[in-house]
Amino acid sequence: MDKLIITVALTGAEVTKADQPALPINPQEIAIAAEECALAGASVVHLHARHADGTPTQDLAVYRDIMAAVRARCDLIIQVSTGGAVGMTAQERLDPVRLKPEMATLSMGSVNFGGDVFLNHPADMEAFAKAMAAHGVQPELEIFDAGMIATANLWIKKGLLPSRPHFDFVLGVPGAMPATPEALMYLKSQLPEGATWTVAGIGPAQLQLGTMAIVLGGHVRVGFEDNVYFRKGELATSNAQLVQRIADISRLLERSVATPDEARKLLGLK
Ligand code: KMH
Ligand code: ZN
Repeated sequence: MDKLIITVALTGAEVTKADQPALPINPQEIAIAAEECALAGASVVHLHARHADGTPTQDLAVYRDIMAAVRARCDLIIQVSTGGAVGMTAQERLDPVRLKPEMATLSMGSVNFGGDVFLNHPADMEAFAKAMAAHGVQPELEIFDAGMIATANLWIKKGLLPSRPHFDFVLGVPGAMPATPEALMYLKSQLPEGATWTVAGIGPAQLQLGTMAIVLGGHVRVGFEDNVYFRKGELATSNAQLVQRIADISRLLERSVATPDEARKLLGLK
């Protein structure tokens, strides 16, 4: 089995310091957290940006500062979010791709998102895919619901997406696909030849589905974006604590953890 790629989603767009006091918000906090996660076994960092007051932003200058601060401290693969936050325009969501990070997320369809709608019009997503290709940025295909993997498979056939795609199954968003073993097995069964995949379980499913992915040959995303707890009723002390636990489980299960350069090879990054 390939070595395990651990992605850490440090901040997200929705979690607040009130939810998780250790949430990294500004570029320095994000970079320090990224370095701690690299030492704990992460190889990819999924980035969201915030204004100083904690509200989400896709501002190029903020992303530039975050990326420079992260690169100064560690060699993690940088993956920017083009999901941003519900309600942002497609144009502002796409902006950080201009900074040519190694990877960026690409949501493969619209979905209810708690009390909101996370809107991903096919025309916008096609424009995102083309912009990523033009900037040499590898998309990570975000799958929140079953129909989205069908769309991805169609787009791969049409040549709109890489022929060896990397997927992220985000399971457990209220209104989207549930965080169950059956849901994960269904999505895995739909993967095209040569694809790699990660699972991002929301809440307690981060640990449970992450452990499944280790056994099944997938990869794992952890971090405060998806889950702020270490266990029921006990907040995690840091993103790195969540990374360390998955790295420890993987090694206990005799699966080694990838360094950033090993992850680059597995993901086909240059
Ligand atoms: N904040 C969510 C609405 C991504 O980063 O690509 C979307 C999201 C997905 O977080
Ligand atoms: Zn995100």
